[in-house]
Amino acid sequence: MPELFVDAEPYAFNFDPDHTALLLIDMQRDFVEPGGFGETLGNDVSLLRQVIAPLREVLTATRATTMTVVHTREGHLPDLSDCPPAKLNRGAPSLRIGDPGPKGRILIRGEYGHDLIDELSPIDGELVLDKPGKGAFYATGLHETLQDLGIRSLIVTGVTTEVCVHTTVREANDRGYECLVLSDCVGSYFPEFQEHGLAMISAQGGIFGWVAPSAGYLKSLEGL
Ligand code: C5J
Repeated sequence: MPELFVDAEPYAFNFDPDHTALLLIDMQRDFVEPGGFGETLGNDVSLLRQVIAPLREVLTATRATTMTVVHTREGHLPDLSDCPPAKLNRGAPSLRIGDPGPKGRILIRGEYGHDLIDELSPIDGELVLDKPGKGAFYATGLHETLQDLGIRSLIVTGVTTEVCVHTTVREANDRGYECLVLSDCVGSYFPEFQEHGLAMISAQGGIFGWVAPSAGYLKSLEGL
C-alpha cells in the first residue's frame, strides 16, 4: 500500500492505510439529538450536527479502502455498576445518567438514545466499542484490538472535541499512535473549545498529533 500524505498542521501527516484506522467517537443520539445526555447538561446539540455531513463523506470514502473503521459509544450498563458515583452525581443536569428520558434511559447501553445515529450506522466488518469513560482506551480493549490489527495511525473524528476526542487522542498519543484529527469532523457545544481544542493538539510541533480539514484527507485517498 502506498504511503499517503495529508496537508496538515503542524506539518504533513503521512500514513499507510493498511496500518490506519478511522475512529468515530460517540456519534450517538444522546449527544447530537434533542432529549439526550448532551441536552440534559444544558447544551445546544444543534452545534454538533454540523459534523454529520462531512463525517458521512469521510466514512463513505474510507469504506472504499481496506482501512479499519471503529465506532465508539459512551454509556453504561443498565445497573450502572460501571458508572462511578463521581460521574453519576456530577453537576446538576436536568436528568442524570440512567434516568428515563424521551429517547430511553440516559446514556444506558441498549437504549435508543445511546445508539449511533442513523446517518453513520456501522456496517458489517466495522468495530463498535462500548466505553464507560471519556477516553476510548479506558476499559475497552481498544489498544489490544488495534495492536492485533497492526494499526499505527488513527484518523480521529466524532464528538465532543474537548472531551472524548481530546481524551482519546491523548491516550492514543501515550500508547504510540499517530493521530490526525479532522477539524470539520469533530464538534463541540462550545465554539471557543473547538478552536482551542484543535490548536492544543497540533501546537508545540504536534504535541498530541496533527489537524487537517477532511478535504485534505479525502484528497489523499485519491492516491490509492
Ligand atoms: C461528553 C463525549 N462530552 N463523548 N462525552 O460527555 O465527549
